[in-house]
Amino acid sequence: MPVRGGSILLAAAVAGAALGAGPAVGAKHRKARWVAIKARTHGHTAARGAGRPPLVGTQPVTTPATTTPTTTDPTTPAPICPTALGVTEDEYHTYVSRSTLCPGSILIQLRNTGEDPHNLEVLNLDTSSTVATWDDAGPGDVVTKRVTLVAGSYRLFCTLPTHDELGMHTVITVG
Ligand SMILES: [Cu+2]
Repeated sequence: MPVRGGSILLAAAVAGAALGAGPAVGAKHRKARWVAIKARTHGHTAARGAGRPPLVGTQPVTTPATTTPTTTDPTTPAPICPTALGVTEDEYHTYVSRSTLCPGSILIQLRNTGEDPHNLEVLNLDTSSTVATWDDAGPGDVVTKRVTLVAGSYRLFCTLPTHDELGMHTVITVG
């Protein structure tokens, strides 16, 4: 079998080279020499090399332990989710402190900065249902209510006659 014979010859040659470079040889003769040894030696050549340092490449390969990082990405900002809304009314405008909110319990504060009474209604445009109403608030009044808003679009407006048509309305988005 050519493969097996080649392996034996190679092993014998390597062992012979190691012996040739051993301490028995003088310093000027340390250059590795390849010694041709016949296949008849079989396993004996390897035994003669026992006790010597292992050949290069025979050290066990160790892989470094891998760990999964547990830190969060510092560049990922926390989601902005406001839960309060300011509504300011005057003649004849309706201003909101923000036009988008997250669904949930929202604190809505109506402030009348005008000279006439105004009120407020919050209408869910997706369901055409009224979510909350504020009674007429006098000039300078501040009235706060907590309202639960689901995702959707909402129209905020004053229900006093002609006030909506005159401009007292706005739309916010929840979601
Ligand atoms: Cu009004």
